Amino acid sequence: MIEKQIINKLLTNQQSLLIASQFHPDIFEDSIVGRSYDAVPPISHRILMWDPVCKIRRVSESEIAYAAKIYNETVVWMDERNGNADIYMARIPEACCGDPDHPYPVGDLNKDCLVDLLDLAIFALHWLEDNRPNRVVTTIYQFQPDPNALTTSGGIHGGGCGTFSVEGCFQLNVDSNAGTASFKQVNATISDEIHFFDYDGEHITDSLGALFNMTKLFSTNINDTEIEFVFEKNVPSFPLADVSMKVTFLDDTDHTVRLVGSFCEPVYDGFCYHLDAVAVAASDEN
Ligand SMILES: [Ca+2]
Repeated sequence: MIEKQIINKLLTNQQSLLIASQFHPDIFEDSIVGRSYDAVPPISHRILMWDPVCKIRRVSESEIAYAAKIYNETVVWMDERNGNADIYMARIPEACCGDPDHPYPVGDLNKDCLVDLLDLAIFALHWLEDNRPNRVVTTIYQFQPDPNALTTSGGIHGGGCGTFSVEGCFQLNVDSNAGTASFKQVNATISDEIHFFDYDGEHITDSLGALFNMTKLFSTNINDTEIEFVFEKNVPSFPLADVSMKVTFLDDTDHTVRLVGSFCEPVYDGFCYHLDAVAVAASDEN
């Protein structure tokens, strides 16, 4: 049996029966009957019923019905269609779309028990909507001693400026829902200070993050095994000045990654820098 306060709540949402509630609606178990009327002339009075499964259905045939009562599946009411107040009776139809014997088909998005083009249109209208909560996996990786090489090439003699190693860690954030990735808090040190030219002048650093602009790297190109980053420096005459970095997951658990990156100085006879190193996850934070 529906409790009274719940009935009032339901009626508030059903305009016809909201009006009917002013005309002493009757109730049996989960079904309610009452009279509804149109406020605008010609005023029509009809008997409607409501239940939680079939919602609103019309019971009377004429527009001058009133005084509805319900018992089980039978509704009685008064009707003056013949000039006098006659008593009418109707059995409530048992079947409706959405009842236990007529469930909504899979794919019936507007719940009319028919899967048709209207459902397809609704589906298309909401295609790729994504209400999943963001799931950003943050992992701190520690560089390993082998393989671990920052090599250089180019320069006037083509031999580069040396070979180095890196130690330390970096934080990788991967948002698999958004399909994005970025580096945070790169605390990795190069085995020696490096002089390098960038588009804004000469720099000296022993920071791998500064050398490769790692915290400026942002990827929208990720899949289950690789993440590709590109940081464009917008130097048209030196396209190799762009930093490229690829993270490859070497196992299914993302426990071990390989970083391969490169960029060249945006100057003639400049050096090119190549990183190839493996790192192991130190922790996961979701
Ligand atoms: Ca449908």
